[in-house]
Amino acid sequence: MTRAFLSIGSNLGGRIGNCRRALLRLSEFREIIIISKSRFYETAPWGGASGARYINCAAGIKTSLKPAELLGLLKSVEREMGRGKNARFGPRPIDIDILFYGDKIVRGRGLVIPHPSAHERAFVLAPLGEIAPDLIHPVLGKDVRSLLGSVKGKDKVIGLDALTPHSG
Ligand code: PH2
Ligand code: MG
Ligand code: MG
Repeated sequence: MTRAFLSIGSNLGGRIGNCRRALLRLSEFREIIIISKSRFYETAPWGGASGARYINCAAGIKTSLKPAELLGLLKSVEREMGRGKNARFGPRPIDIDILFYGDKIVRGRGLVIPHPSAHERAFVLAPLGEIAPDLIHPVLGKDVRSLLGSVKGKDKVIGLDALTPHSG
């Protein structure tokens, strides 16, 4: 089993419900055990034209799947939840990205781990910092706490305290 971290986001439809449903669906696979979940955060859209705000959270899992197999499973859950082929940064009911997979570095055509933008996205680092502040980025050699300390846009990432994934 390898410990991995996922980023989950939604900016279309019932955003919190979509993120919750993705976590629930992932927990149903015997190859995945969810070991930690961050709160939900409302975040300003990053990098694209679409103005719709996102809900984001992060989850720590243990998995028996190899990186490419995990990616395949995440894509199948995205499809199941109505994610079609849309523009790169277009609105989406659900997006599930692999941030880290152990301390493995993967540079494939369809899969790069650590996620190539993780260290520059406050909407990734704020939730991740809640569940894994000491996690070391295997390429940059810095922990999540310090990456979060120097990232821009933290003020546009708002934790939703009353609406954690734990509250049912
Ligand atoms: N995902 C994107 C593009 N921009 N912005 C926020 N705030 N949250 C996201 O999850 C997000 C984004 C592409 O995957
Ligand atoms: Mg993404
Ligand atoms: Mg994605």
